[in-house]
Order: sequence, then structure tokens, then C-alpha cells
Amino acid sequence: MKILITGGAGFIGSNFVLYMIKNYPSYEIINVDALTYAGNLENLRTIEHHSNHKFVKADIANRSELEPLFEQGFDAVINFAAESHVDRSILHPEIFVQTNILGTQTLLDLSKQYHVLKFVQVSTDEVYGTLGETGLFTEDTPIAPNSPYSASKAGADLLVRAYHETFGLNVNITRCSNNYGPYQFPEKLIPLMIQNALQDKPLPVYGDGLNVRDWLYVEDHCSAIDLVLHKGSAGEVYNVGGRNERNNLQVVRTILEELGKPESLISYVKDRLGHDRRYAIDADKIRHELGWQPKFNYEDGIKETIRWYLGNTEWMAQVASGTYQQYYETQYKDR
Ligand code: NAD
Ligand code: TDX
Repeated sequence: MKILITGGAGFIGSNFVLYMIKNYPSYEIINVDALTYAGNLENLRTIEHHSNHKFVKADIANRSELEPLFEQGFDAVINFAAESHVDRSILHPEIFVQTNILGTQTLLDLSKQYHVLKFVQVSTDEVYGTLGETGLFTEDTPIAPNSPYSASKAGADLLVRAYHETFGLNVNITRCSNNYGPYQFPEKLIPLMIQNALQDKPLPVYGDGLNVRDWLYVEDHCSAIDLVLHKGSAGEVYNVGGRNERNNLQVVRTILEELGKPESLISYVKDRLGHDRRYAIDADKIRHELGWQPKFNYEDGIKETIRWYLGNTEWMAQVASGTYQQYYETQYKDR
């Protein structure tokens, strides 16, 4: 198989590229990433010289940069590339529309024109909006996004659906819950809290800290996408999640405990605008139809992740230098 993977220098994309090289060493992977603040070639250092992995710096919304690649012909396209951080989408929604909607449409159009056999859109549970105290998101839950980020991902999902219905493109959409693991950019809850705790800086918990997320170890997300790529039925959506609901305070307390840091570092700050209260995923469809099973339980996965960050302080220092500091000041100064 020859596969185009977009966003393969980001958190989940790089984990997926490493997973594919390990599990399918004969597949040819073309990895396209614009290397925004979130893209980092360090994540791919171990496969730098692998003959079946080729990195190309390009923007998914730029047709003329992509077309020469599509001319080679791909069996599959897997689209991870996105602006992915909710807080940034509140500050600058326009880049989310550009990359997440226009970028996806550009990839769909080229996939149609160059007869790509399978298009997998890596989407998110956030397109469903928020849950109350009970219930789970199923694939039939109405789309009701609440942030510019999730609205742009929902827009992309609808275009993917339309390219299937209108043009017969063989598509799948995956909607996964919150991922954690190695190489996650420290704007997201878990690496941000690890980084701050290690530096004895305040841990900024939004609102009352009781918002709930359903955490999944990144490798389990990769194995789900692997199954969807190889076995997904045309046009279908698959939810992905491991039923690991935790509120943010529980997550933060685990990090403090593991690092031997005091709870007094917790600092309650102004809530995120439009902050979704609770996400929880019903993954019965992918479990029953494709036989997916997560391997990692949350208790082990979070400890493993903390150990990874402790062992990769240089990686953390590198990604947290430069523009990250400016972002951090802007995001947290008035909270
Ligand atoms: P990330 O921000 O870590 O990585 C995104 C990557 O996309 C970066 O390498 C960046 O350089 C690249 N990129 C951004 N704009 C681009 C453009 N215009 N052209 C080419 N490349 C571009 O994000 P992530 O957390 O790895 O998320 C990957 C995908 O998974 C996203 O589509 C996201 O919506 C989805 N997702 C994420 C989570 C999560 O918990 N992180 C959960 C469910 C779904
Ligand atoms: O400093 C913080 N303090 C805090 O309380 C940060 C960064 C977050 N939070 C809260 C907000 C959320 O309730 O922690 C929770 C998780 O926040 P994020 O890590 O920003 O993730 P979330 O908003 O849930 O979105 C993530 O999961 C779904 C990814 O960023 C998305 O790309 C994915 O689609």
C-alpha cells in the first residue's frame, strides 16, 4: 500500500506514522505536514532514514503543493492535519476554517480526481457538542459543535460525507475522545500540567475543574485507525474511546501525586468560553464490527506518559521554547 498521511509531524500523526512503520514495514508512507507550531520533525527522529517514509513539507489547503504528490497515485489518504487546540480557536478562528475545512476539501477533491481508494478523516468527539451528567455519544448523536475548533471539524466531516454521497469516494470518519501519550504539545491539559508541575509553576484549572473528558492512550487510537483503514465499510463513521472518564481535577491530582508535588500548585482560573462539560464515547460499533480493543488502561497509561515526559525533558524544552512562551503569556495572563 502507498499511503498519504497528513499532519504526521504532530502528536497523533507522528505516533501513527511510527505505528505503521513498525506494523507494516512494507507500506510506503508519504508524510505531508506544514510544520506549524504543532509540527515537530523530532517526533520522527527514529525513522529519519527509513526508506519507506518520506516527509514533505506542504500545506493541505494549497492545491498546487499537493497535486504533484497525488500524481504519484495513493491507495489511501489519512487526514490528521488540523489546527487542533480549542483555546487557540477562540483567539483565532479563521486559521481553523482555512486548514480544517478548506484543507480537507482540497484533499477530498484531489483524492476524487486521482482515484484514491480510501479516504480516512480523523475527526473528534467534540463535533457532538457536550453531554450532561449521563449518556454517551453514539455515531447517531446529532452534530452540535460549540467551539470554532469543533465547528471547523464538523464542517470537514460534512464535506467528507458529501464526497461519499455525491461522488462515491470511499470514505470513513473516526471520532475519537481525548488522546494522551508521548509527543503531545504542551498546550494540552496533560503535558501542560506535567511541564508546569516540574517547574513548580501554578497549574491553571479552568472553572471548577469538574469538566469530564474520556481519555484514550494514543496507541489505542492508532490501532483503531489501522482497523478502519483496512476494514472500515464505505461511508461509515466510527466512534473511538476507552470509557476512561475522568474530571480535570482527577487528572491533575494524579500528575501531582506521581511527580511528588503539592496540591497547592493547583490554581483555579477563569473558565474557557463555551467550555463543554462532559464527553464520553460509546465505541460499541468499532468494537463489534471491526473487533477493536484498547490495550492500555488509564492508570497505567498516565503513569507511562508521565515517565515519558520525565525521560524526554530535552524534547519538552525544545517545543516549549520560542513562540510557545508568547502563546502561554497571551492565554493565561488575564485568567
Ligand atoms: P497536533 O496539533 O498535535 O498536530 C497537527 C499537525 O497538523 C501538526 O503537525 C501541524 O503542523 C499539522 N498541520 C496544521 N495545519 C496544517 C496544514 N494547513 N497543512 C499541513 N499540515 C498542517 O494535533 P493532534 O492532537 O495530533 O490531532 C491530530 C488530529 O486528530 C486532528 O485532526 C485532531 O482534530 C484529531 N483529534 C485529536 C484528538 C486529541 O485528543 N488530540 C482527539 C480526537 C481527534
Ligand atoms: O490549562 C488548561 N486547563 C484546563 O483546565 C487546559 C489546556 C485545559 N484545561 C481543561 C479544558 C478541558 O476541559 O482540560 C480539559 C482538556 O483540555 P484540552 O487538553 O485543551 O483538550 P480538549 O479541549 O478536551 O480537546 C482535546 O480533545 C479533543 C483536543 O485538544 C482536541 O484536538 C480533540 O479533538
